Amino acid sequence: MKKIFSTACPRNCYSTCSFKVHVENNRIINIDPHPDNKSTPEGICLKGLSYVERAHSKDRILFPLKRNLRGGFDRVSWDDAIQEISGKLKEYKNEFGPKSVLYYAASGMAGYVNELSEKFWELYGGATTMFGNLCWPAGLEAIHLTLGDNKHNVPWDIENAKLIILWGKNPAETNIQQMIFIEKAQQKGAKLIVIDPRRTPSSERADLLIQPKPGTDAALALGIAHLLFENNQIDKSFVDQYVLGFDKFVESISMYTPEKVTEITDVPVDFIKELANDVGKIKPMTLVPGYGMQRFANGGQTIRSLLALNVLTANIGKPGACFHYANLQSYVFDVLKEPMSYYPEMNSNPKFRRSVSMALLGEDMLLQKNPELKMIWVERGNPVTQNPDTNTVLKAFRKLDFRVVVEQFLTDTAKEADIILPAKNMFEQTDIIGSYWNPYVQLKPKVVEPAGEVKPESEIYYLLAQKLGYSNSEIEKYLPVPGNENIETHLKEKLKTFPELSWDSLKERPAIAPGNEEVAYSNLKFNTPSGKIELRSEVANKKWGVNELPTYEDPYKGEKDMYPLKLLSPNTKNRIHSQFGNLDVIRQFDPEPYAVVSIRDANERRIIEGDRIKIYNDRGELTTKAKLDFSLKKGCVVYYNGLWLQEGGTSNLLSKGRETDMGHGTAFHDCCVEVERIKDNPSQVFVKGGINE
Ligand SMILES: Nc1nc2c(c(=O)[nH]1)N[C@H]1C(S)=C(S)[C@@H](COP(=O)(O)OP(=O)(O)OC[C@H]3O[C@@H](n4cnc5c(=O)[nH]c(N)nc54)[C@H](O)[C@@H]3O)O[C@H]1N2
Ligand SMILES: Nc1nc2c(c(=O)[nH]1)N[C@H]1C(S)=C(S)[C@@H](COP(=O)(O)OP(=O)(O)OC[C@H]3O[C@@H](n4cnc5c(=O)[nH]c(N)nc54)[C@H](O)[C@@H]3O)O[C@H]1N2
Ligand SMILES: [Mo]
Repeated sequence: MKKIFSTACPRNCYSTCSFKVHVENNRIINIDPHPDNKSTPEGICLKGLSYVERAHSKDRILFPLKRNLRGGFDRVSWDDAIQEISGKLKEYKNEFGPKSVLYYAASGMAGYVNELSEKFWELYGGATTMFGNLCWPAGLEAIHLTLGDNKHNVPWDIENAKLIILWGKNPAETNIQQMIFIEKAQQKGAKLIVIDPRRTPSSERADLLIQPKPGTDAALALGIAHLLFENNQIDKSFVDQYVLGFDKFVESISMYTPEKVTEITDVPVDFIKELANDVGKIKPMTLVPGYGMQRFANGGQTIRSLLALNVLTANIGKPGACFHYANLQSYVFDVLKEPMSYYPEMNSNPKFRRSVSMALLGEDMLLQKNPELKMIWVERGNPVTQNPDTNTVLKAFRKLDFRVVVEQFLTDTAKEADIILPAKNMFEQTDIIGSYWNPYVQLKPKVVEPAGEVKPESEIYYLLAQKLGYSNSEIEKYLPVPGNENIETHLKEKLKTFPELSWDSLKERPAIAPGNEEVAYSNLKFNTPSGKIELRSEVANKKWGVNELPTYEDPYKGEKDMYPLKLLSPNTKNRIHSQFGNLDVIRQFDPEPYAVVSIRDANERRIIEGDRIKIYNDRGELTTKAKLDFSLKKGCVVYYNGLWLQEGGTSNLLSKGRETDMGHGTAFHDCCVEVERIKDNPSQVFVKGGINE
């Protein structure tokens, strides 16, 4: 019998689409749009549609697996797997203490229930955990310092903007639903500007594409701020009433003349002036900064510099006027609500006092002493592919005694495991999820029985705890009793705090989060130490050691002379990080990895379309196919995020483990490389020209 459920996509993606899933004979058979989500009314992307394949993929891991002596894996029973893992857990705890075990979880599956995993480790007596984040915390912290919160106007409000700047964001691939509202604004006459070293599908829709050198955006923003001041385009009455530090800020940016900014960013003076003129004159403006740009060593200061443009022109707290970075208002009971949870100093639980930086995973793992790390447990993440400096991560993994990975597929990380436990998918356990872009709280119900012998993490942990000798009543202080009904009871209990959110209604459709502000900051109250918008932030200096004012720092300092090209590793439309690329439906469109090289850099290196090339630096190398591009900025090379070692290499073979200037983010993107042709191609035709000439 066919049944239709309302659900939502739990991938780490802005859109967090609602959709309707059709189920028949315990299989996902169809996926339809869900019109009740105003942010995602037209339906889900190709990746979402591919759940029909992914849920039942022939490559899915369906049973516990144990490494054999030949380097492959054999099926084992749950009893044997639990027996072996609990034996190791006992041994390490007795001999070295619980902190000899590293608990690593990342962003593979969103939802509150996943956070229960940490409870097991609390029961175990603690563990070494992770702090920081691979994704967005430099920007979160920058905005928190300036405005006191992380929220933005509802997605459909972009329709009200007259000027939209996509600054280092490519929503046509990474937030496709946002393009609906951008297009509506354009139909009403809005101007669209894209600032990106690449010509992207988003920039195909733009009136103006500006291509700065990577990592120099703060200088561009400060240059525009300088021109706004020179041209008398600052909203003085707004600034006087609501802003702290204006005079000092203006003083500090006097050196950012258009000529100086051109020298730093390689953006022509005329473009800088046009940009400043638009920002000064066209209102309301919505500035949409991406996350890629803040994964530089100067990422936090860059976001503060961009945000200053909204502040100076009073584009805050009004329809169509917004700094559209992240909206955490729908995380009603996620830890995400409080970005501070990324900070080790905020973790008050002594059991987790020892933690390792996400950005420095490999290096930090190797450094741990008293006790040294003996074991890692990985779930919802693929650190071998996704964390920086893959070779060091691999070294650290291989130095351990014992590795457990909970996974759906045989990823690069799973391949390193001693035991792989089969992971649930989004249709196999009920959960509640928020979104960092749309304002909805959503129920993601269990709609099928788990495939094969799959068990959700919460059940795996329950079994482990029993085997470790804890009594059921002890365990149940931390974990729900196995069974999806118990998860639902637990969630219903949590929801009681929010009378606006009814379970029955959530089963049908998403609900706007209680208290959500359609127009963020419309009351012009700011939760900062001064109660004002802090252009100048003492906390920024005290907490992170950066300048109190937004500044530009060269993120490549010390590295740029050795390798001449800058590696960009942006996201691509048919993957979410390292997920989806292994599915047949996706492979039809993306059959093989390649790197994009600008025509002039290719000519200088005698590389032609289709050549095998090597991309390398001191940290590693990978080989791939070259695709030449007229529109890519000279000096940049692109190798997409999320490709696997098994497919030829991840960009993180080349990236460096380094934290961002604030927020304990990961500065993957200050990454310099060289590219070289590795195979002669008989039909050499060199293409001259390109727009960078
Ligand atoms: N399809 C798809 N969608 C996704 C994801 C995915 O993997 N796939 N991941 C989700 C997640 S977790 C995230 S964090 C977001 C990220 O999505 P976005 O915020 O869009 O970030 P990126 O793709 O990392 O980078 C966006 C653009 O910034 C440009 N860029 C790189 N360096 C610079 C620079 O120095 N200056 C400027 N101005 N531009 C620069 C890149 O060329 C790229 O086009 O996407 C989410 N959505
Ligand atoms: N070079 C470079 N590296 C990057 C980036 C970049 O731009 N450039 N972007 C960074 C960013 S923004 C992010 S957010 C990270 C993302 O990096 P990760 O958080 O590691 O995310 P994914 O690659 O999506 O891997 C998640 C894994 O979780 C598994 N999974 C899915 N659901 C479940 C589940 O319910 N249980 C378990 N146990 N497993 C599950 C999936 O199969 C997948 O293998 O990557 C970062 N890495
Ligand atoms: Mo991310």
